[in-house]
Amino acid sequence: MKGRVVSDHKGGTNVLVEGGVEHLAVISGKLRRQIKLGEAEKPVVGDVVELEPQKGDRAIIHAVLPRQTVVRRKAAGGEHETQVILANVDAVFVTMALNEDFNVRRLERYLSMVWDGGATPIVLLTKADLAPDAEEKVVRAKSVCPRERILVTSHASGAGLSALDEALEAGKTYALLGSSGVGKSTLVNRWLGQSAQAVKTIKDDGKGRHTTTHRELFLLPNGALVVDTPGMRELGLSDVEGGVSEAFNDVDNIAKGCRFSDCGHANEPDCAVQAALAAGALSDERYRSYTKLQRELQARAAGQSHESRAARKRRHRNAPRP
Ligand SMILES: Nc1nc2c(ncn2[C@@H]2O[C@H](COP(=O)(O)OP(=O)(O)OP(=O)(O)O)[C@@H](O)[C@H]2O)c(=O)[nH]1
Ligand SMILES: [Mg+2]
Repeated sequence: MKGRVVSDHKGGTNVLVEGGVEHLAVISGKLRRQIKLGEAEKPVVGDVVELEPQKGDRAIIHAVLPRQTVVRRKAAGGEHETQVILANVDAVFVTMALNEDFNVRRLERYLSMVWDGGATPIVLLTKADLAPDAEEKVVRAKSVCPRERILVTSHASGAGLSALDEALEAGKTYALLGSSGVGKSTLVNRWLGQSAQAVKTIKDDGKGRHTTTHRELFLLPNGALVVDTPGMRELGLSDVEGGVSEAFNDVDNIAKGCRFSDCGHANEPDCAVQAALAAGALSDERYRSYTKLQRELQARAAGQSHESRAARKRRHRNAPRP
């Protein structure tokens, strides 16, 4: 039987199967060993798993099916390691409040991160009622979103909420990502309507500091699925190489005009990026964050090859002797 992972916690993994029945599942011994050896993935929220029902609502997970998309972030403690936090999400609402939370550089990072895993980012700017300069911020957000859709909402006034609701398609899976307190769970509660008690762990204390503590997938009355996530404290640059060029599609397109395909966009002759900067077709700010992310990626790649050398050494050391 196949099921979808809806939450993962100390007590086990909750898996939803056809007909809306939820099982409390544990990972089989064999799969556990494969995960340890790096031969299989550990199930995360959104994963489709092969499930064997047991007595009552119990079940055993035997396999994690291939993922269509992932959301990856920097692993806690590991400078260059990444961790898959969500699987099979079609679109991610990159949620940012228009108050002091608003930061276009962070927005760019989120977009790179989402594109990298294969999901489509949708920019969701919340708390418009709290920002007298909301319009100006939306213009700044647009300047870093050459291809992403932007939605602006206020839960307090109701503005933009129906457009947001219409963005949710039945059968598709969405996730809300963003800092703590931007209003992610407030939206999930709104979408759940009468079933709001399903998110009763959420305290509406007005401060919104890390209220949600685990990732959880909810089936909405309109047939869409949405994952509520805890606010992210920091946004590490994970494996976003592909994502950076997607998120910086505008700069990438300009760079196609450079004479050299490996142009560093600094002092090279006939650099289209430098020409665009000089002509004002590309902003200095945007150029700087593009090169900063590229530099970080290069540093990370260098760190990884270093790491794999260390891993190789370990393997040699542990290899059985003839
Ligand atoms: N003024 C205003 N307040 C809002 C809006 N949306 C949410 N809030 C409030 O912001 C606070 C935090 O909302 P939450 O939904 O808990 O935020 P969250 O993103 O889930 O936070 P974490 O679970 O900590 O990641 C709550 O008090 C909400 O009532 C809005 O559009 N305008
Ligand atoms: Mg929350």
